[in-house]
Amino acid sequence: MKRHGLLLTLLVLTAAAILLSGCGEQPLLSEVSFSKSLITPNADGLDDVLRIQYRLSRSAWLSIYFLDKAGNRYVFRDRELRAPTGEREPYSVYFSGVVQGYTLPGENFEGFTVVQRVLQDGVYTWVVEATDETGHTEQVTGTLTIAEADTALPELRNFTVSPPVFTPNRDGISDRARMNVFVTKPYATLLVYLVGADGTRYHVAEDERSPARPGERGLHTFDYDAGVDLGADPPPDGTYTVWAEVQDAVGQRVVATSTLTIQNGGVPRAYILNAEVEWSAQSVALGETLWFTLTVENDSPVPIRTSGPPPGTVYNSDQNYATLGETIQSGVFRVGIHCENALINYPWRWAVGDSSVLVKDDEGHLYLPPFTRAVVTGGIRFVSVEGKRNPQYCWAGLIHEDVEISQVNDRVDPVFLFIQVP
Ligand SMILES: [Ca+2]
Ligand SMILES: [Ca+2]
Repeated sequence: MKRHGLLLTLLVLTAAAILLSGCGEQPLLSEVSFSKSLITPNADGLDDVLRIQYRLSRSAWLSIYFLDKAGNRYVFRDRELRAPTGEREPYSVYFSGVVQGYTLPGENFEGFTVVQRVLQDGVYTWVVEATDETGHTEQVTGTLTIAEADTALPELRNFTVSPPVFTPNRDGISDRARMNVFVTKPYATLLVYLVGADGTRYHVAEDERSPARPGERGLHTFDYDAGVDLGADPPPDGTYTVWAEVQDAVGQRVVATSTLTIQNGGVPRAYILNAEVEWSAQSVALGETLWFTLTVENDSPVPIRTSGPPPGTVYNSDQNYATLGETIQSGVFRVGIHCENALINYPWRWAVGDSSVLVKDDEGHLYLPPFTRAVVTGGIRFVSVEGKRNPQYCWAGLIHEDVEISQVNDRVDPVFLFIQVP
C-alpha cells in the first residue's frame, strides 16, 4: 500500500514535469520549410529560387547551411542574430542557390576572391539551425537538389590601377588614373570604387571607350579624375583601396583589389588679383613697348603649374609664344595679353611668376605654390599695325592651357590702345 502510494506520487510528479516542459518550453525553432526540393539556378526564370521559412520562439543566432555528400559545409546564413517571431508571419528568405564563396578541390584563384558562389549540381542536406543565449541549439534538416546550375564564375583577371600614384589637380601631369579589368563572363553589375581609411566610397565610372560594352565579357576600362574635371574637390590625399566588384545574373560575386594613392589633389583656383592690370600707356609709337604689370594669386591648396617665358620678357608684336619656343602645355597656367587685331588667341604669354617665387619639381616642372601671389610684368613692342583697328582694345587673361580660361580671368582690365604711325 505504502509502495503503491509512492509510485503514484512519482507518476503524478513526472506527468506534471512533462506538462510544464510542454507549455513553458516551446521549441526554439519551428515551422521550418523549403518551398522547393529542387532548383535550377541558371537565371532562366524557371525554378531559380525557393523560399525558406522558419519561426523562432526566442531570440537566437540563426544559421542556414548545406552539406554535400562528403560533409563539406556551404554557408548561406552564419549565426545571424534574430528576434523572436512573436505574432508576426514566419521569417521568410529567398534562396537562389548562392552561398558564401568557396573553392573546389584543386582550385586556386589568383588576383581575385569569390565572395558569393552558386552551389554545384548535386544533392545537399539543408540545415536550419538556431542557438539561443543559453547555448541551447535546435536544428531542422531536409534535402535539396541543385541541377543545371550556371556555375561559371565571372572571374576578374588582371585588375590593374595605373599610375599607382596620381595627382588630380589639372596640371596635366598624372591627373588621371586608369583601371583595367577583364571579366570572363557576361555580368549583371560591375563596380569599381575607392574606399578611404574612414570607409567612404568613391565611385569610378566606366570609360565610354571601354573595349567591351557594359555587361559583356571582355576588357573593361575605367578612367578616374577624382571629380576634378567637374570642379569638385577630390578625395583627401592618401592611399586608397580600389575595389572591382562583379556580380553575374545568378548572383555570384567576385572581387579584386588594388591600391591608389592621391597626392597634391585639388582644384586649382588662380586669379588676376582684383582684376587689375597696370598698363604703361594708352598710346605707343610704332617700335615702342607697351608694358603691363599685374599680380597672380593662387587662391587654392594646390600648386599651379606654369611654363615660360619668364616675366619681363618682351615680345615683338609679330612674335608669339610658339615662335619663342614656349608652346602650349596642357594644364599650365600662363598670363596672356590679347589685342583685338591679334590673329591667334592670347599670342603673348608669360609664366605666372619668376624664379623668386616658383618652385621646381624633380622633372623640372614649375609651380606657383598654394596660397601664393606673384607679380608678373611683360612687354609687347609694336613693330607694325596688324589689322584695321586703331585704336584697339587690349586686355589681359589668365589661361589654364587646354583646360579653360574662366570668365573671371578673361578680358581683364582692357586698355584702348592707340599705335602712333609716323
Ligand atoms: Ca532555372
Ligand atoms: Ca596632376
